Amino acid sequence: MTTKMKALITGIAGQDGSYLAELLLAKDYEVHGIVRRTAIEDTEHQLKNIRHLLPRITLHVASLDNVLSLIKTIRDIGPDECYHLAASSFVSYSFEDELSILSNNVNSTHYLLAAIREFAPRCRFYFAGSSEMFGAVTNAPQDENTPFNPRSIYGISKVASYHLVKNYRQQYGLFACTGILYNHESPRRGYEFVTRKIVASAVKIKLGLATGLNLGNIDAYRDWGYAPDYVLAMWLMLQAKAPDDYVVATGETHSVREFVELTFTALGLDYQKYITIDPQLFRPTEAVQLCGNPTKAVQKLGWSRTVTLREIITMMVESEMNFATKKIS
Ligand code: G4F
Repeated sequence: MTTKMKALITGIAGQDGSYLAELLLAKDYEVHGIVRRTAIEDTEHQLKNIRHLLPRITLHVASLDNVLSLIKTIRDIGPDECYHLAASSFVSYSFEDELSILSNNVNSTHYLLAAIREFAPRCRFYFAGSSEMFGAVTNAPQDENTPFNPRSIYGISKVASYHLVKNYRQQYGLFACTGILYNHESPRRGYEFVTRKIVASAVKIKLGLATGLNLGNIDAYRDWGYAPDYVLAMWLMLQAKAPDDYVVATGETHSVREFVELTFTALGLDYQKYITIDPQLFRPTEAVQLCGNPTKAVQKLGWSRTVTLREIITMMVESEMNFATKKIS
């Protein structure tokens, strides 16, 4: 009898966690996730992305700021792979709540690495890094050798965690990798992020439920990919012969303005009639020109993106339209 591979996912209820859980279940893994107690008590809202998976996965109540609860979870499960996706991931919040976001994001990575080193040293570890680590970039596209110059506490927390991961790999021989992921979207994206905000507002305008949309810096550029493609890259990193860090991106960059125009045009609307620029939504500092070079992931992992930005927008608009029309009918 072959035993199943066991995977533990932090942030399993989020966009990436839910797609990763689906991917691992399709590969016949035993899938475990860490969630807060409040999530178990509010499955309708907090676990909406994984409600359909609940009979097939095991959830563990633990807190990422409580190292003892993490040790217990890791000892109980004995995972073969651990994907650390949970973080306070909305960049804007990190300007408002610097101290706790920095310590929570860094400590949770450190606690998990330390617990794995002690209690599951053969477990392979994936850490969700971010293009925000590059920040004020001087060259484009960025790759694994581009210097980090983060412009937000969120980016700083990811750089610090990246160094922890590298240190545990080099000092203690852990199979630990960082994926430096660029923005990745889907119908499961949270409403605070610009793509979902634009799509949800455009659909409401189309249905006569809203009259306009306030945005911040629409001349920022992002490299937007499709979330299910990006969770495949995470898995591939942990199947490689040796642990390493990889940029995961499309290599294409588009402005927020272009995203708005494509979305409104898909709904037959002229975006210029509805957009208001709100200076309050500008960030104190930010990375404005992010574009990644995924060559290493393509060559070493055999990874490639499968979905274009236009296709992502089409999917997001269709899903939002279904959701909104169900709500009003
Ligand atoms: O959608 P965003 O909030 O994503 P951001 O800040 O690029 O971060 C996302 O991607 C990172 C990977 O590169 C992740 F690490 C991170 O966790 C997150 O998933 O903003 C995208 C751009 C920014 O330039 C922002 O200034 O859109 C601009 N923007 C303009 N108006 C706005 C708005 N962003 C938001 N959220 N809301 C606005 O009204």
